Amino acid sequence: MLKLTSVFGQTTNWNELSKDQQIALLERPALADSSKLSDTVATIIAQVRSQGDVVLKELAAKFDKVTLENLQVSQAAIDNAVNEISPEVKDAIELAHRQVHAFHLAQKPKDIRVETTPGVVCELRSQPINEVGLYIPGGTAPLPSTVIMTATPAKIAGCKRVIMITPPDENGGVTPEIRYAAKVCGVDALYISGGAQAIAALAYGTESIAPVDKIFGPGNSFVTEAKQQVSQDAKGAAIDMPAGPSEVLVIADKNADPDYVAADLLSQAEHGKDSQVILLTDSVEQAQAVEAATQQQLALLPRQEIAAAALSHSRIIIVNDIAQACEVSNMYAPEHLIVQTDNARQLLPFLENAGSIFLGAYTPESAGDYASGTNHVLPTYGYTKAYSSLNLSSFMKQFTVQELTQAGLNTIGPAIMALAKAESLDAHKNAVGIRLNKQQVLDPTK
Ligand code: HSO
Ligand code: ZN
Repeated sequence: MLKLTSVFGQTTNWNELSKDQQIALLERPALADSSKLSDTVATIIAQVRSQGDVVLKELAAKFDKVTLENLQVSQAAIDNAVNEISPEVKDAIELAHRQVHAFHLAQKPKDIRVETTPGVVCELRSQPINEVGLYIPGGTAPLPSTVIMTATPAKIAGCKRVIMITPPDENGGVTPEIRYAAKVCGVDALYISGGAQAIAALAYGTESIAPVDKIFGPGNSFVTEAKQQVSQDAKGAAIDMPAGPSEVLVIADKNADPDYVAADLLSQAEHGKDSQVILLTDSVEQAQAVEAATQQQLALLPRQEIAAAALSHSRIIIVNDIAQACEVSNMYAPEHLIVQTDNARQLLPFLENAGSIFLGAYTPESAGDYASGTNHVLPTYGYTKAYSSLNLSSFMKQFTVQELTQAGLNTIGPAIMALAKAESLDAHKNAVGIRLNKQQVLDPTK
């Protein structure tokens, strides 16, 4: 059937596998040794907490091989970024910002007010989270698009302080694309530091960086581990979501264009060696065509080494029909789900777990990564079964308000007292009883 020299780690017929084999096939690549990672990160966090800025500078020298005079990027450097980028990139950043702004502005929540019974009013209201910190990865490819995806909703939500932190480039600065994106989005301050130390600085503060309430943005395993640790400490900070390596799953039928499918799989594979890409198809011919197209396109990619490593633990899975593809996709719960089938939209009701769904031949993942308007910060590693994609409400918190009139308390008071009694919580019962009794004293007819 398929060539033995497949670039995909595995090509398998789903229905020839046992239940256990099916589960194993959908397993993500294991994460790095976590106990060592967690000790290393805990040590870095403790150092930043006790010594502040000096540790950020020391670790920049050690890991990033740069000397940092200032941890904060100057306003002049932010203002000058526009002169250091091409007009095409400038326009693209502005277009992407407008698109993301339009989609997230429409997500503004409406407060809810319900009179559950006459005289008993319940409300659900939203408030922005006051101070937020955005981590923007550096590494093999600095991502100005992630600035747009995190800063734009933060500003729309009305967060009072929106700061950004990113690892130094090889000169100890920040690339002009990231500086310009920060400027367009209205970020309040931009700091230079990467890895676990940057997360510790956001959570606990240093001399230069005041702490924030919630931390957003993707990062490597050190960043992810640090986010987990600070989010478990009441004195730390909340985080957007748990994370793992990036992934895409494509559902393709026989009519999908294999060149498009291969291009989409590779666009995710080039993110990192630990990325995973999966093709589900009900057509053996399609599987073969995608294999061939992937080999062809891979050979031309500058990041082919990274993409090839990702493909080596990726899979092509042959299913009976597209309905079964939806079931398998729901089991895997991908970060990105691309549907390239006839009438792709008709599958939507059957797709339960995905961070972002891309429908039809003309909707590559790249559209959502950059400029359609949806957010590209999404749960990975199976977390889409229970976590939401980044959206405006991620930068807000909901709380309730209630107000009862005397008549309202009279109506529900006896039920409250009965429940309090059933729970043996007399003080609760009294808080109602004392009010009802006083009314009877004041109004002998009651
Ligand atoms: N696909 C990434 C986002 C991204 N792609 C940024 C390009 N730049 C999220 O999984
Ligand atoms: Zn991407």
